[in-house]
Amino acid sequence: MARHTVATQPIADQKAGTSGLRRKTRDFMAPHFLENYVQAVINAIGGAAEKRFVVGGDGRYFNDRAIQVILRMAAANGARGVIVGQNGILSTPAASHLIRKHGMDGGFLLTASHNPGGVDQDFGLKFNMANGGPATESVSDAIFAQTQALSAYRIFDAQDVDLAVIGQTRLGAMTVTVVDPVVDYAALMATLFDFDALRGLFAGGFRMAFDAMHAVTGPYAKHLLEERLGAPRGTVINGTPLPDFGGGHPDPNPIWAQGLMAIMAGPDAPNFGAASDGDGDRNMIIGRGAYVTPSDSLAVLAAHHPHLKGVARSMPTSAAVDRVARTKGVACYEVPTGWKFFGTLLDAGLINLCGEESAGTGADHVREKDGLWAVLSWLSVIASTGQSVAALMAEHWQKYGRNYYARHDYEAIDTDKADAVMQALRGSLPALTGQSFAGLVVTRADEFAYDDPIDGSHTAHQGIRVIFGDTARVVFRLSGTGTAGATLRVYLERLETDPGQLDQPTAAALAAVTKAAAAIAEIARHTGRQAPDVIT
Ligand code: VG1
Ligand code: CO
Repeated sequence: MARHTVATQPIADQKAGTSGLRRKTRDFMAPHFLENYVQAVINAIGGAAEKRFVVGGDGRYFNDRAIQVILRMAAANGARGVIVGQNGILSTPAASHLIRKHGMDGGFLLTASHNPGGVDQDFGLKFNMANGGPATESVSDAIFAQTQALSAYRIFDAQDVDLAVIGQTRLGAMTVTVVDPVVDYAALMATLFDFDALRGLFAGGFRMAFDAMHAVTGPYAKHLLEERLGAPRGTVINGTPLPDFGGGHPDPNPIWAQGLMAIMAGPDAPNFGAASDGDGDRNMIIGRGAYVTPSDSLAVLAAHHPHLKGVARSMPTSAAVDRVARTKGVACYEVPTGWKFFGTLLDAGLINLCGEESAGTGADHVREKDGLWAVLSWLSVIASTGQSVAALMAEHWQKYGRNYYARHDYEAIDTDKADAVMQALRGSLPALTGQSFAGLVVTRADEFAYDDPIDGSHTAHQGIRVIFGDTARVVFRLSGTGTAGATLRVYLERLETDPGQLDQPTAAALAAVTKAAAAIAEIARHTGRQAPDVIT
C-alpha cells in the first residue's frame, strides 16, 4: 500500500451552501473534485493527524465510492481512526450522535439531503465538527479558502475496505470501525422518550404510516417503530434505501410525499402519517385530514414540551413558536436559515428545541435536525394527550392564534434574473416603509443579518423581510442548496386570531399577502415566471 501526494489545481466554485457542498453527481465524480474538497477540509481544520472521524451517507448513487476515497485520504493524512456506518449508511442525526458519543473530531457526511439522487442528479458532502453540528460559517469560509489555494492532496493506494462487515479493520495505521448504523441512534431515542407509553399507543390500535421515501430512514424507522414500539409490519413504506430514491425527490412535503398524502386522505387512513428526507434530518407530520406545517409543528412541540428552556427558529419560519415562547416565558431566538446557526445556542444550553419552516425540527440531543426524533416527539404528545392531530391543531390555534403560512419556490431561474429580483428588492427597501400593498401597510423592511450572541460572528444577506404590522410578513431569499440555476423562495405568513377564522384554506387566508409580495418583488417582470413551481 503506497501513500501518494497527488498534484492538483484549485477547482473554481467549491463553496459550500446552506448545508455543505452540493453539486451534480457527475461534477463530484470528475477527476480530483471530491479529493480536492476533502483535502481542503482537512487542511482547514489543521490537518487530520491523530484525529478521528465519522464517515457515512444517505446511500445515494456514488456514496459507496466517495466513502472509499475519504477513507484512503483520511489514512494518508494520518488520521487515527474512523467510524463508518455499515455499507456506508448513516443518517445525518445518527452521524451527529456518533461524533458526540465517541468524542470524534468531526464527520464527513455524504448527502445532498432532499435533492434527488443518481448519476444525473445530485451529490453532496457536509463536514460536521466535534460538537456534532455542521461546520460553522467561519470554518466553511476557511474550507473555501483552502479549495482556492490547493496544490496537492494525499491519498493511499489501497483495496476497498469491506464496509459490509461490522467490526474493526485497518487501513495503514488507521483503524476503520464499521458499526450498525441504527443501534446507537435507537439507544439514544430510548433515553429521550417513554417507549412504554409509545408501545401502549400502538397496542391500543393506533395506526400510522411512515414514508421513508426510499431513503436513509427506512432501517431506522423499521427498527424503532415496528420492532421496538410494536407498530404493525408495513407501517414503514418505501423503507429500503435506494441509490436513486426510487426516482423521486426524497423531500418530505405534500408535493413529493404524494403517496403518503393519498393514504392519509383515503377512507381507511391511519391516525398519523410522517415522512423523512434523503438523509433523515427532515420530517413531515400529518394527521387524518390535518397536514401540519413545519412551523406549526415546532410551535406544538414547544407548547407540549415538559421542560422547555428556550427555543429558536430560522428567520423565514413562522412566528407561531414565538407566541408559545412568550406565553411560557422562555427566550425565542431568530437565526439565519441553516442548522449551523443553532449550534452555539444549543451548546450554550440556551435552547432545547429549534426548527425551520423547511421540515426541520430538533433539540439538544444531537446538533442536527432530526426527522425520527420529531416523529417520536409527536407520538409522545399524542400518547400523553390522547388527542388526534386535528384536535391538537384546533386546540393550539384557539389558544395561540394561527400563523397561516406558505412557501412559494421559483426553481432553476437564471442566476442573473434571480439576482436582479434580489437587487431590486434591496434597492426598494428604504422607500417601502409606509407604502401600502393589497391593503397591507409596510411597517418595516430590511435585509436580515445576524449577530451570534455566543461567538459574536456576524452573518449578513440572509433574506429580505417585508413586515406588515404584527400580523403579516413576506420574506424573499435565494436557496443555497440547489445545483442548477437559482431558486427564489418567497415565504408568506399571516396571523389570524379570530376564533371563527381558523379553518380557512391557506391560499385564501394568504391572498392579500401573496398579492402584496407580487407587487413588491415583480417576480414576473424580472424572471418571466407567472407562478411558482412548488408551493409547500
Ligand atoms: C434548505 C432549507 C433550509 C435547510 C437546508 C438544508 O436550504 O430552506 O431550511 O436548512 O435546506 O436542509 P435553502 O438554502 O435551499 O433554502 V437539508 O435537510 O437539505 O440538509
Ligand atoms: Co436533509
